Amino acid sequence: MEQEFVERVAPLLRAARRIVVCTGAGISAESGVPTFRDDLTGLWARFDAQQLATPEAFHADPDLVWGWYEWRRARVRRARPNAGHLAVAAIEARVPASTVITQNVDDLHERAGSRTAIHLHGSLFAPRCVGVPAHPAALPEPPDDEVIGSPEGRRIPPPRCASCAALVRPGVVWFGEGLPEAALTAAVDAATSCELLLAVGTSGVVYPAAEIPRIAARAGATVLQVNPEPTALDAVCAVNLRGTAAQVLPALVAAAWGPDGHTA
Ligand code: BV8
Repeated sequence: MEQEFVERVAPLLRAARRIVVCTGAGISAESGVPTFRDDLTGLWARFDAQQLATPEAFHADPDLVWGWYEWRRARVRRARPNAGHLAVAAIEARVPASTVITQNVDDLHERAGSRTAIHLHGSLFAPRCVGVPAHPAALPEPPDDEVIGSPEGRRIPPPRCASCAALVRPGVVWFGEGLPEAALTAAVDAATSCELLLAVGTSGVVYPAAEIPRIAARAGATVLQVNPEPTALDAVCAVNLRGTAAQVLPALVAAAWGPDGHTA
């Protein structure tokens, strides 16, 4: 990780009054939550996440898709926010007009203390029924770990809605589904008015979320990227910090505001 780049961009962070932090699956990788790029592990090795995260997959086999989300929820429940999530919360605490926009459906930003996370793609922990209108649904008791990790754990029948008896589905945005209007509008507004946008742990290929850093750049913001690999966003970034979220973000916060991120 290039420390001199961190020292170079730290004054930008310190001076910015309106900051947006855009995160993708990479910020949760060091918490042990696999990214979409990672091959699905174990039971799910022979599935493609982009095939499973669709209305068609749920319609065709609701038990398989519900089982996949139970497996993912269990992994997130076992995970802990990492130093990258904590650094994002420190930026929010330090810069009142800061906004966190995440593509992630885990709750690690919230568990790290973030208060403003806009979830463009929903949440693993907010199921709803497929009824029209959709009713929010309570999460059922999590299945035993040995069930989730076992072949029979692969298919788990989704619960039924207590209000209308329709199938309950994961409260996420699937491929081919529109994003929640309020979330997308808030994200575009924040990107359009910020001075600095940090793109962290995203490959920048899933739209319209991938448009957010590009909107900020077009509006004149400085876009910084934290990612160990090159991505589709490299072209719009003023600086690409080649490192992981849990390494770079705490270093950036310390360089900007001192070792605990709260001293001047
Ligand atoms: C829609 C929830 C229309 C579900 C997800 C142009 C415009 C609009 C749409 C499209 C378009 N072109 C194509 C589309 C369709 C599609 C799309 O973008 N497809 C892609 C594949 C080309 N988009 C859609 O379908 C969207 N809907 O447009 O609908 C519409 C409009 C109105 C009305 C009706 C319909 C919906 C997209 C949302 C899909 N849902 N998630 C679930 O989670 O199960 S997407 C899911 O995949 C994630 O949420 C995330 O967004 C994406 C994965 O991307 P990343 O987060 O970036 O993660 P990834 O694994 O790709 O990369 C990880 C990165 O981290 C890597 O760069 C890696 O190097 C880095 N990394 C690894 N370790 C670390 C690290 N970085 C830092 N630290 C580390 N330690």
